[in-house]
Amino acid sequence: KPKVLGYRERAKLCSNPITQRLFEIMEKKRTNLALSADLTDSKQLLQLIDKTGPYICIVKTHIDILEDFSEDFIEKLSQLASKHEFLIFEDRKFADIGNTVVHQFSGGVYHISNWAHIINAHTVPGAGVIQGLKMVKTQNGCGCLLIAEMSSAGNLATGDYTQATVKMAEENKDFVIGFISVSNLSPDPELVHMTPGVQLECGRDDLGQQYLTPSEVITRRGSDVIIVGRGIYQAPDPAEAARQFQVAGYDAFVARLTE
Ligand code: 5FU
Repeated sequence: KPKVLGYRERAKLCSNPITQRLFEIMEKKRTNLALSADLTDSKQLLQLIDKTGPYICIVKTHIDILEDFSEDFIEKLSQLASKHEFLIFEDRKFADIGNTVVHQFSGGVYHISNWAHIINAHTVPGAGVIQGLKMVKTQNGCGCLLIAEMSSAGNLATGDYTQATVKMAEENKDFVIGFISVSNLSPDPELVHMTPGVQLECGRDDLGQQYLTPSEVITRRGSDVIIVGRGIYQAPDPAEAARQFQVAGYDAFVARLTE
């Protein structure tokens, strides 16, 4: 069984500055919690992020669900990222030919390459999607996660598709920093695993989302980061909920370290 490394050791082994920084933040703040910030009003979203900032290592955005997007929102989000020390992950799920994703990543209304530290991509188009994204000049030296598995019922990212995705990650480690997955797919300490579909109780929503607990995801399945949306922002006290997920996620990691 491979030895489980602490976050500081992982940081030292990472040649990519984004994963290095991520593991340093995780060590310093003792958190493997990513907030899935899926509110549609920018003022409410910034308030949520400011309140939960102390407990998280990443804010994951869906920038295209904001009803009132502005440059000012990006400015304030970036200020909060500096204030609380977290990385910004835009969950755009690029999934087109290389030439198209170049424009989707760098241009349009959102100019994602100017502000995101982390992005992600489906591998269904083949390696061209990675080659395209990699060409774009970025502000923060952005790293890319490949969607190797999904949390939703009946998804097709399984078996050979998942394995081919792992291979694409291993072949593109200058830009690919890991996976969206619901299990550990590679022992390489430079590749980070992030898992959505997390709540404090197992269950599902009405539209196919399936939830696992922090201990199932981190201790048993060997993922690195839990991604939590409604479990935090729909809670009566989101800051308190974030604190609970931080503790549950970190305790689950300590349990894996010491088991
Ligand atoms: F790639 C994936 C996936 O497989 N499942 C997901 O749920 C991404 N997600 C995202 O994580 C989804 O788009 C939401 O932004 C978030 C989960 O939110 P929840 O409210 O915790 O269910």
